Amino acid sequence: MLQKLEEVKKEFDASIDAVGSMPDMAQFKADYLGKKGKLNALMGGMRDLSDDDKKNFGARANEVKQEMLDAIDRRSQAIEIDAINEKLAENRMDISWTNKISDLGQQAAGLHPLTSVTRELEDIFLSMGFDILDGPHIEDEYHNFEALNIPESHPARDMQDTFWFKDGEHLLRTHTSNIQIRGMEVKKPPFKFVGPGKVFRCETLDASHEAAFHQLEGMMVGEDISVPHMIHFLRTLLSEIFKAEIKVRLRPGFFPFVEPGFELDYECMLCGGKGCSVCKQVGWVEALGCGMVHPNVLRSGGIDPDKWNGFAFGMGIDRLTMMRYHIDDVRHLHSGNLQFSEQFRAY
Ligand code: FA5
Repeated sequence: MLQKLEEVKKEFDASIDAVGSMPDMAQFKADYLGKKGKLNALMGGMRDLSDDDKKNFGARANEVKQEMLDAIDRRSQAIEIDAINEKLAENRMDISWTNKISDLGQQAAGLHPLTSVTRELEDIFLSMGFDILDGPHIEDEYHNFEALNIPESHPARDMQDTFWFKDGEHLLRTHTSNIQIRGMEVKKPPFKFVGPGKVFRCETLDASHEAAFHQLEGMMVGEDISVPHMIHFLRTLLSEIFKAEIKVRLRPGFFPFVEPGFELDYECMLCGGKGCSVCKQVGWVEALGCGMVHPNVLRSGGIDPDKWNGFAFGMGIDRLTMMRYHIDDVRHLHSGNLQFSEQFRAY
């Protein structure tokens, strides 16, 4: 009997490492230690033994049982660890992704040049202490026009050909200047913020005009802010953007929401000022509109114009991007043409 017991134990020891899963282990355990298992079958023969042999056999059988239980525990733990490792290996994060993806014949994505320039602008403004605000594309006529000192009958409404909704009250914003009004609704002076975003105009398209393009609005309100402050600020901003002194010119410009108003042009960087299709042969490109915020606009924002003043500007991001990357037609930016976008893919 004892010999049989040792044989069963030997067989158990020899086969336990081959058990590879928890369900198999449950079966294995039942085969040896279950009611109808091999150990119990041997125990059944105990009744034929002498008292001494019974004692000896019983003692050894208990030891064997305990050794088997311990071995089953150890093996079960190993099986569970193997399963966890297998799962981890399956879900491993492949940090060589960009290389791998080209191995697969696919192309890694990059940032669109408009996105890169917008993010760069945001970084510059954040470093100057500006907040970044957002405003809706679908706007009501109050925020796009009326609160900006452009009443219903004002001819300035025709300066920007508007996409109106059928209700006659909502429109696709024609400029980011709606963010001036939205900003004043949530901020108390002094403040300075910018708001980049898409704007829409029913335009005739050409090398420098798109129907959906991007602007960045800026507004700074405080005490005793003057035109020289604004000019200094815009010059600093442009040299930050282009990392070089660039030629700019300021000329009077009419926008009902500023007084006085200006337009700032930069020398066309595509032709070096000689004249091309982007600058319409004049050598200068309109970069932005700006001016001192009109008292009526401050009033619509609940701000007392006798105490506070400031400047605002609206800059064309598409044209800035064109100058920056020497892109000779604004329509390339929105074409979705991969041959164009791939030139900006960042690796
Ligand atoms: C405006 O939209 C004013 N809201 C700007 C402003 C803000 C003035 C605050 C004063 C104070 P304008 O229509 O000029 O102004 O457009 C501003 C800039 O957007 C232009 O200088 C130009 O760079 C760009 N832009 C205008 N129209 C287009 C177009 N169709 N396609 C691409 N860029 C355009």
